[in-house]
Amino acid sequence: MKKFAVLTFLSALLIAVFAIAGGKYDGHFGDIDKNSDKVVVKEEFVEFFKANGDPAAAFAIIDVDKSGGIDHDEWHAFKEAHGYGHKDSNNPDEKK
Ligand SMILES: [Ca+2]
Repeated sequence: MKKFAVLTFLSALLIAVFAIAGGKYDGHFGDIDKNSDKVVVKEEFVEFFKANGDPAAAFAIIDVDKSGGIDHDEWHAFKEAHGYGHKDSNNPDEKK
């Protein structure tokens, strides 16, 4: 699938997360992905960011392809869009 095209197209939308969902969404993918199946589902995301305003709304925005889960690419595209940078040293595939 044309994931990068999709992510580029929607990067501006990601900025809306702050306005809609309140709070800061930053973290290690591996920490959020509690069962380590490489997909962060809504339950995992909401639990991890439960202190934030509306993590379910943030999840819906970050899940760019609406698959019901956030994969590693989506998470880092989101973080880059917000200038959070990259903290996961266990991911040699990460583009820089
Ligand atoms: Ca998971």
